Amino acid sequence: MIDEKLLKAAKQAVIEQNKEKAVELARQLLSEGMDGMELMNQAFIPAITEVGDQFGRGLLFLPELVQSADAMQAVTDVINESLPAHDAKKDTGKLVIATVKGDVHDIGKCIVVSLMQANGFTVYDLGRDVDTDHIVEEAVRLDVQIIGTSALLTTTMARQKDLEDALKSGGIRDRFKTIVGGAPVTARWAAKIGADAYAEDAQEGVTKVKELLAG
Ligand code: B1M
Repeated sequence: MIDEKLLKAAKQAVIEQNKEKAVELARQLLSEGMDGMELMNQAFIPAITEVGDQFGRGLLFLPELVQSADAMQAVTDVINESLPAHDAKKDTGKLVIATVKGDVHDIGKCIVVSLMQANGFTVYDLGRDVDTDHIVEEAVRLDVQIIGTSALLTTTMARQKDLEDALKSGGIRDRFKTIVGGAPVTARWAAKIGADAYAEDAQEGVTKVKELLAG
């Protein structure tokens, strides 16, 4: 039985930029048996979304957003550590994942990477603010089947299209499957730029990657 009061307090800690409290409550909820992804989806993602909404409406400012993001990053690390480690025996596919050039948002991308690894995929995390050319070079060098990109800004979504264009102009589009994600990204956008899949969240990302590998 999950302690709803604790869950609410955990959400509030991120909103109130209280990193220590957020980490403490995350550890407590995990030790009480709460599933890491549930904790993420029920407390921390709603918390940072609320902070983002307030920031968007001018009700709080960049320093506060940065502090909440710092707390969010810290609890994400705690939750990621709680997920099962990569199981080489289950190895089913290789991916590179990156947040696109010009974009430093990587909290969601790191969750996606951890969940993919927990599901047995070999994931090469190229980081954030990554050049399209570097993504392509690494995908070729590491001989992956799938290239995943995350974009959180409406302005940087265009880099996901650049990736499709770079693969086409390099004559290697057929060699890879592509998957896109990030808050402003939609299935419609994925279809428009010619990506092979779109995922709304990390769990759907795992499902889509399995489908891409099977197909
Ligand atoms: Co910024 N930011 N931010 N920010 N930030 C947004 C995105 C914004 C919507 C806030 C707002 O105004 N309401 C807004 C963008 C507006 C727009 O583009 N139209 C914004 C802005 C404006 C900015 C700056 C420009 C602010 C400034 O400097 N004036 C600046 C940009 C810097 C840059 O990138 N060049 C900036 C900076 C930052 C921080 C550094 C402070 C921090 C990021 C810290 C970090 O990531 N290390 C930050 C944060 C935290 C946010 C919000 C509040 C939260 C993002 C987040 O972590 N969400 C965000 C508001 C929002 O999104 N509602 C906002 C939680 C995370 C788990 O969700 O990343 O969506 P998400 O990932 C999900 C899914 O999308 C999906 O699965 C994940 C897990 O479920 N997914 C994938 C993601 N990638 C995937 C890939 C896949 C599959 C699924 O396959 C490959």
